Amino acid sequence: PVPRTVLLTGAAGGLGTLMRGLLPAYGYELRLFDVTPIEGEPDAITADLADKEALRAAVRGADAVIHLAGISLEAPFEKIMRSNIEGTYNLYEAAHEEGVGRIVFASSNHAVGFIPVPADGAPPIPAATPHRPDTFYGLSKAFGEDLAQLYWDLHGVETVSVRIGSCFMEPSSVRMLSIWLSPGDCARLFHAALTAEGVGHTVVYGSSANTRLWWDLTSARAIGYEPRDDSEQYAQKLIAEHGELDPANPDHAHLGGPFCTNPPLWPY
Ligand code: NAI
Ligand code: 15L
Repeated sequence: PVPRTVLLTGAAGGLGTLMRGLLPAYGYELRLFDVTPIEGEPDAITADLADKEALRAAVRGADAVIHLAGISLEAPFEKIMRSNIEGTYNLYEAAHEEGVGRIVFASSNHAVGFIPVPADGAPPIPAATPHRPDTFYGLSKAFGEDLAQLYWDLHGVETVSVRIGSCFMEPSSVRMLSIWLSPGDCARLFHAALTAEGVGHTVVYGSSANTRLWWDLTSARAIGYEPRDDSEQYAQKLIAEHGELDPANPDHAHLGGPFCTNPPLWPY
């Protein structure tokens, strides 16, 4: 059955805002959840993932969850622990207790960020590859994927873990040419993840059909995702500005890019 009421955690954030714009066209009724209030959305639930009662009430009666809430950059371990590790556990426990059967988990390329960028002509990185986090942030996403596997094996809660590349209106670096996920393709991928049958726990990469793609979209296509966009239209301008990636440069050598060397920090 196609889920109708979908809890969107992290609804105030960058990706949450993009998805609030795009997902209703697929017929979803979004229930919004974020610790940051959302202007113009009086029904949004303003609460922290640490608030178990608020989470229980938020998931009650929902058909599925898209879990975007959390710290989205590197931060001290204690903060990552609270929002991303305990927070994601609280969300899964609430979903299980309330009988919600499907979660789309916003994992990240940084769960596998220390994998070297494939050389020209080498095969793309498969989804079934051991975790290789590049930060505490990436480690929390590796935890989230394992948590999803546990809740499937133990409790029958299904998840599609989406290792998102970079989802912004446009790619803003040469690295992003390889990992960009256009907002439209993100909505297509989330819709596929919400509606595909029998996903159990499936791990997919989240990117558009980029000419310079580094990873394998087979598992994403297997759940019905058909990307329509390609970052190549931005290549000429970005390469003219920044130059091609240099495999000898440590900032460019791994999937996680600068997260492996000098990660951007969560601002608060
Ligand atoms: P963002 O930082 O703009 O949004 C995250 C939202 O989560 C914020 O609105 C924040 O208030 C909320 N949040 C943080 N801690 C919370 C807590 N303890 N309780 C309740 N809400 C909390 O991040 P963005 O870019 O929108 O990303 C959304 C999700 O997708 C994140 O989980 C991020 O790790 C993941 N992701 C995003 C990528 C991207 O390119 N945008 C790439 C890879 C993963
Ligand atoms: C992420 O996981 C971040 O949440 C996002 O802000 C981008 O930095 C992205 O990875 C990236 O790798 O570009």
